[in-house]
Amino acid sequence: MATDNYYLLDYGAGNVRSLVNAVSKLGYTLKTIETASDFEKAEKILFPGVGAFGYAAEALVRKGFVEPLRAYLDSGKPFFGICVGMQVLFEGSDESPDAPGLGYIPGRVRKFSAQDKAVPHMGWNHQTLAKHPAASASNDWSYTIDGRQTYYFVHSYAVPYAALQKDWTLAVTQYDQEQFISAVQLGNILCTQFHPEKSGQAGVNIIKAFLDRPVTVCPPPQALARPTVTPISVPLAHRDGLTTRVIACLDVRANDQGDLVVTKGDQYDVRERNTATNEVRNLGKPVELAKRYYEEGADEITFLNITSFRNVPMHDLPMLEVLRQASQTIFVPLTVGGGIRDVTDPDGKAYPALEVAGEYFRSGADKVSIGSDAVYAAETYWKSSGHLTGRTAIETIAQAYGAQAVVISVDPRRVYVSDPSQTTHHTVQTRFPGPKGEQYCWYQCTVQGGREGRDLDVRQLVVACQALGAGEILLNCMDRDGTNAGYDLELIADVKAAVSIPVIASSGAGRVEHFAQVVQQTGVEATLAAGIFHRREVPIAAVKAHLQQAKISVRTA
Ligand code: 1PR
Repeated sequence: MATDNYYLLDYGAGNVRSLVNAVSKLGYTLKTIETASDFEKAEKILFPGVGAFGYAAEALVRKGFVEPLRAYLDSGKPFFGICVGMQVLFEGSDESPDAPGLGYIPGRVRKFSAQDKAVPHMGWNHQTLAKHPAASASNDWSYTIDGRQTYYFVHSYAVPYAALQKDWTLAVTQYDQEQFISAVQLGNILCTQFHPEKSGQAGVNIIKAFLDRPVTVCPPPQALARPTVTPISVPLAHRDGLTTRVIACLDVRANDQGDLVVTKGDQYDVRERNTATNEVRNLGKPVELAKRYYEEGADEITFLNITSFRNVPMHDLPMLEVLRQASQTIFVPLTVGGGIRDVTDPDGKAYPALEVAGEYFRSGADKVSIGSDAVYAAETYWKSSGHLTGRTAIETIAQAYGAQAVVISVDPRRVYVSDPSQTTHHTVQTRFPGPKGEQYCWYQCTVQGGREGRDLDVRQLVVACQALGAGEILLNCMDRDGTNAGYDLELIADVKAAVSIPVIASSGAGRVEHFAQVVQQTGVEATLAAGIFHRREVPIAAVKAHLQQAKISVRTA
């Protein structure tokens, strides 16, 4: 059912391709709002938002869209705001105190406390549907939002539940001790704090319900009452419903024949050891394998471009096409890493890291992961005693696309010492002594895919990257990579204790028990594996079933 009157409101931050792809998969077409007059033509508007509140609010002002959007909302025509696209309808946000919101809904967006939990709130969480006066079997305003499903969130700011009137609250979510509004319904206005376009089939169903609903005009109440400050008593089904994510990781490079393949190393060596040719291991095609993992229930997919394709012009990077294709059928978050830094094309044209990242976001990535460049930025950070220049890739990308879009991929390896006094670096006492019986080790950061060790330990790296504005740590371990021996719990616990942003445990998973062990012993927010999934040794469903048995909450697709 194609229509020309459904519009996308895009202010150029982050990945809108996934939403457009979901809409087109459902048989609808979306036009993009280019001028203020498009608001008058629109019969439905979808407004996805990522990044900083201020960036979105300022973009609306700059484009002259504030009054047309207000008039559109007043007209009572259908509107779907997602994440920051929901937040800008409120009066303002602590994230950008100087940037006013539309003030269309009374209330303010507040920052989560990072005192007792990781911030950003990132991953799949439950909702409790607040009882809504308009809801009835024949007039279902829930848009299929279902308390039994989980949906994907990624944000550091939210509207506290107590601040909003019950009449507007469609769903409430719990994150540790905090309850916040996860969906709003007000006449024909639907807003979700979570990303339906990243929430698998359950999320696609919400988009479908919005698109399928007949175009009606339903003016919102003339005067919206001030928010109440009294907490409203909706019993929450899920008090701490954020699930532990299971991520499938695909290391991608060109093989010796020039084909793009998913490969997998043993301690970062991706060449076959027992063949005369020593060829690059080929475990499948990136898009096909990623689709398989989506269908098997992976909560996120990470593509690491492990050779960065250094001699390819930026706009021709093979991973861009991988993302474009993958995002057509995969509706969970996609991360891409490898080569996120300032680059110069073979013809001498230079691109800042922000532009490289932007190209990936526009192609369907939700997050970029930075490896080597993060190590250099951390070294500079410590040399300048913690001075922020605002010019590093981490800072510029986080500023434009939000902290949640910047993952730091860490490639550490153990350096053993007999005594902590033998190094200036932060050491841990290890249950797995070194070759000479050393009882301590420090974790050395490496660059260039592990080929070069630096005088920086992993704690220094992650603390600096968090200060620079990164939103998540992808913690590999060269010693465990591809070994199936289990995660390096000592490394992971040490990093987890040093930062308040989410940590993804990576490298070494060999059995389902390893996943539960790393969550229970270190408290990581996500687990990642590669080899055991590629070789079909352990299905993702078996990992989740085991986590559930161990009383660890997971998303069941
Ligand atoms: O430095 O910003 O260009 O990024 C390069 C990226 O490529 C980094 O994220 C780095 O980790 C990755 N990389 C580079 N060389 C390799 C290699 O293997 N030779 N892969 C590589 C890193 C580790 C994980 C792996 C887990 C889980 N591989 O990707 O998926 O260890 O594996 P397992 O479950 O099989 O144990 P930049």
